[in-house]
This record gives sequence, structure tokens and C-alpha cells, in this order.
Amino acid sequence: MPLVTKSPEVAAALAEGRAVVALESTIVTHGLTWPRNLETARKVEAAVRAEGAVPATIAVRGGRLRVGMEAGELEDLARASGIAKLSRADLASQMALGGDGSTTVAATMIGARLAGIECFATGGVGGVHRGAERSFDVSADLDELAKTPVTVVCAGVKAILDLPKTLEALETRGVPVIGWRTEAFPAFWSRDSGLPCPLRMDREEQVARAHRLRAALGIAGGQLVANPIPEAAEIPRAEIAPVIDAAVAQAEAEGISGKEVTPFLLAHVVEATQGRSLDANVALVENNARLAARIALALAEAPRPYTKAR
Ligand code: PSU
Ligand code: MN
Repeated sequence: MPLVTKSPEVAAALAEGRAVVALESTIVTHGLTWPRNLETARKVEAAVRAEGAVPATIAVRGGRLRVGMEAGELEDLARASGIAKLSRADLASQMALGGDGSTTVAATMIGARLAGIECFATGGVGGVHRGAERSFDVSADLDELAKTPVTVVCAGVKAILDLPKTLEALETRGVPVIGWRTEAFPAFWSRDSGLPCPLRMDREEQVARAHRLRAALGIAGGQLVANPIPEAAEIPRAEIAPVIDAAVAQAEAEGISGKEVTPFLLAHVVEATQGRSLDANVALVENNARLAARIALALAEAPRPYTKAR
């Protein structure tokens, strides 16, 4: 059995050069809770299909990387409790043990590249945590973006992070941060972080062309497309900021560290907003899935490869 197993639908779509969008599974296992997680995962897959692309949710099952979930698999994942959250560091060891796990943005990018998928939709990528100058907590997602050639559509990095430091870290790593039809860097639950976005694009073809050009230029790594949450679903920055500050303070007080930090903070924000942040989270992931599908369609049409310079 190969290490990467594609669902029949994903395998057929890739063989025919049709548009495919990778989707992560940590948001299902750690980002959201039952039954909202399954409902959201299905909604997100449906949003990809509605735009004419094929969704490929990625996870580890029985020591193999699954690319594309069949009926029942998504539900198993959503119901699983205590499942491992896998990133670059622990993907191979968990597979060696024959175990299961959900994939973060970093691990999903690795799976997408192996399967030949160039475009991926998520909610918010990981980044530099507040207080990182003391904790050194910087998500492996940033290094993965610097290495693996996948275009990732997000709603900006999670506002629980240190956004200026995250933007600096992305620049250092040579990761293009492209504001989708905006000059402002979005902040997950809010449309505007108050920080400018380094780049801007307005058409899917531009994102696809830049993705191909990076490969032709021999520049490793992916692109980050920052797509603001739909207006109707957003929680303005001034409103969410104190909630985030309280969650971060609580995490520090309880000594939360490592992989638990992100799920802990997200859960606290959901509780403090009486679920409003959850509705926003679902809306923005669905919105990102739609854009990623349109970019995947543009990638399927984009010239490949550009002539390499000699
Ligand atoms: N976006 C969400 N919810 C999540 C995540 C992202 O809306 O749960 C997950 C992603 O899988 C991301 C991970 O890769 O959080 C980052 O975790 P860490 O900060 O531990 O690297
Ligand atoms: Mn971390």
C-alpha cells in the first residue's frame, strides 16, 4: 500500500488535471467541537464543489496519509477524541506507529504537495504567538510556507497571535502575503487588523500566475492569500480585542504551552463571545474554500510550466 492514499474522486480529478482544493483536518478535531465540526467540514466541502472544484480533506489514518475523505471518514474524524494534532515534526513518527491524526496547515501542505494539489483553504494559519520573545512559540506553519509550494487561502493569521511579528517572520521567510481585494491585513474574526497587507491581488488568475512564476524562478515555498471574513459575519477589532487579551492572560496563568495553546485560546474566545466567534469562524472558512476553489480553477488553466531562465 502506498503511503499516500487518495480517494477515488480526488485521484480521478488529479489524473484529469481538474481543480482540487486541499482542506486541513485539525480545524475539525481541535478547532471546532462536535457536532459543529462535522457540519462545518461538510459545508466547506460543499462550498468547494459549488465552485466546480473537488475537495480533498487530508488526515492520517492507520499510518497512511489520506487525501480526500470518503463518506463516513469525515464523521469518524469529527467524532474522534484525543486524536493527535500532527505537524511537520510528528507526521512521520505517527505514521511509523500506524496511528491516526489530524493535520495542521504545515502537515496538510506536505500532504497536498505529495498528492499534486497546489491550492489549500483553511481558517487562519499559525504564526508568532504573543510573548514569543519569552516562549519561542512560533508555529511550524510559517516554515512550511517557506518550503512547500502550495498556495494557502486564509482569513489572515489568527488574531490571538502577534500579528506584526508574524508578518515580519513571513517576510523573512520569503512568503508572499497577498491581500485579496484589500490593502489591509485581515485579522481572522475582523476584516482589518490595522496593519497594511504587503501585497494585493484582485483576480484569481493573478494568484495562479504568481504561483507558477515562483516555481519557474526556482523560489521554494508557497503563497499566503489573506481573504477578509465576509462583512455580515465579522466581529470588529475593537470588540474582539479585549476578549483575546483575556484569553491570552488566562493561558499564561494556567501555564498552557506547546500544541495546546492554539486550541485553548480559540475555545476561550468562543466561550467569551457566546459562540459568536464560532459563527464567524465557520463563515470565514467557507468563504476561503470558495476563493481557493476559484484559484484552483485558475491554476488548472494557467500555463505550466513557464519557460525557465537559463
Ligand atoms: N485555523 C482555525 N482553527 C484551527 C487552526 C487553524 O480556524 O484550529 C489550526 C491549524 O491547523 C493550524 C494550527 O495549522 O491551528 C496552528 O497550530 P500551532 O499554533 O500549534 O502551530
Ligand atoms: Mn506553537
